[in-house]
Amino acid sequence: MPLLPILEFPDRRLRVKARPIAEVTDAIRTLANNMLETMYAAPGIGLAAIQVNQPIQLIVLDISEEKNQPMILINPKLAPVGDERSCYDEGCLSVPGFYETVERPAKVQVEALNEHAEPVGFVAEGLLATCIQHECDHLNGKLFVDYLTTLKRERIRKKLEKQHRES
Ligand code: QAP
Ligand code: CO
Repeated sequence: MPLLPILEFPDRRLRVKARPIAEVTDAIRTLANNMLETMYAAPGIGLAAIQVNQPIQLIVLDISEEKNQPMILINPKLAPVGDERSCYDEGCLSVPGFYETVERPAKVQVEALNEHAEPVGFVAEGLLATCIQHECDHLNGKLFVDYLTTLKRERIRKKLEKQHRES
């Protein structure tokens, strides 16, 4: 299956709000599987469809060590559970080479559809909670660099723009 090209910050297409998926078709399942393959190849732990230039509410992730627990979430909705917050060093396939600490709610309730259009609901915590929040931010056109200071974000933007010019 083909690897998909990934849009990189500061591409404006990463700022689009993703639309809900009305029907879970074979085309959606194929896209999700191609996204998983692209994510594993990177290697990464999460990828949103908007990062491969498809502004629809689809995310894939796998935080397992063995890379054998793929998760496909469609039209996901999140709600924090409790007030606890946690910090993780986050990266992003659309911001290659940069990692920064981001603080987010430690636990979130997740409601979504799976690849069979069945409703799924669970409470996520730890790295899974952070990863799902990071991917759901993408669906709202938001990137982890938006949580950093303007100075840090501008430094990253300039370095990536230079790399893009040189390649
Ligand atoms: C989001 O990001 C995430 O810079 C998923 O050169 C990451 O898979 C959530 C990657 C960390 C929570 C914690 C990044 C690959 C992968 C890079 C990723 C790179 C190669 C990022
Ligand atoms: Co990302």
